[in-house]
Amino acid sequence: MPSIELISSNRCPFVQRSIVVLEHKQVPYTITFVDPYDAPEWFKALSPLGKVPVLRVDDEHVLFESAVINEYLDEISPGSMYPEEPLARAQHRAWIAFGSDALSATFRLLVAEDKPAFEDAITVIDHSLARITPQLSDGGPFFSGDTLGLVDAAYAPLFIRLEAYKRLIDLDVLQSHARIQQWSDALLREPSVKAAVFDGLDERFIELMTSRASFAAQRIKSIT
Ligand SMILES: N[C@@H](CCC(=O)N[C@@H](CS)C(=O)NCC(=O)O)C(=O)O
Repeated sequence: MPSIELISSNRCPFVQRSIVVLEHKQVPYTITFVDPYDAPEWFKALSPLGKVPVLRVDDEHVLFESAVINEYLDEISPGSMYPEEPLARAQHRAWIAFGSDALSATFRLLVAEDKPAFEDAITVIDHSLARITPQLSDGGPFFSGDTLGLVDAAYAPLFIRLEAYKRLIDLDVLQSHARIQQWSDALLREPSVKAAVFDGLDERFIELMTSRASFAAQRIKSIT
């Protein structure tokens, strides 16, 4: 097994996707934190897009883009988090890519300046969830049955955020999505997903809302 270093920020959902895979596949790794928005020179030199996550392999090879990193991690460890059949595997890749819009909307939701922008972010998440629901396995609880796959790892950070928003700003996006709620509940119980919840994440969400004086920040005040 190569030596694996995950370069991460302490709030990034895309990094959390990779932590879920590292933990689920029990790949030994170290983690190094940087602020990609105020990055040190060594990180700028290393990361082609200036973004986290970056995976440093054996101290010399660099991988970037969470979906690519996760496929690599899956391939170097026993078992596979993808279906074997090429068409099904391609469909899983497509639904992983699809998940990024909703994930980005969870950030916009926190920093939205006004109610229309806040509601627009909720609508994006809501439509994404409605669109993926028919793709979910009938028995569940996960995307394609009872074993955790790469699609599940990709959506875990979305559910970590939606659960936090329920606590912090009294917003229950999953209220009208029963099958997604079942998926989220099962994922949030997984040790690999729990391990991807950075210490102090709720506080960082609050800080983000308050520092931007966002519309969502008014909802924190109203429930505390
Ligand atoms: N498509 C990328 C997205 C990664 C990403 O957006 N990372 C953010 C933090 S969550 C970042 O590093 N942003 C720094 C920047 O845009 O300058 C992936 O899946 O890895």
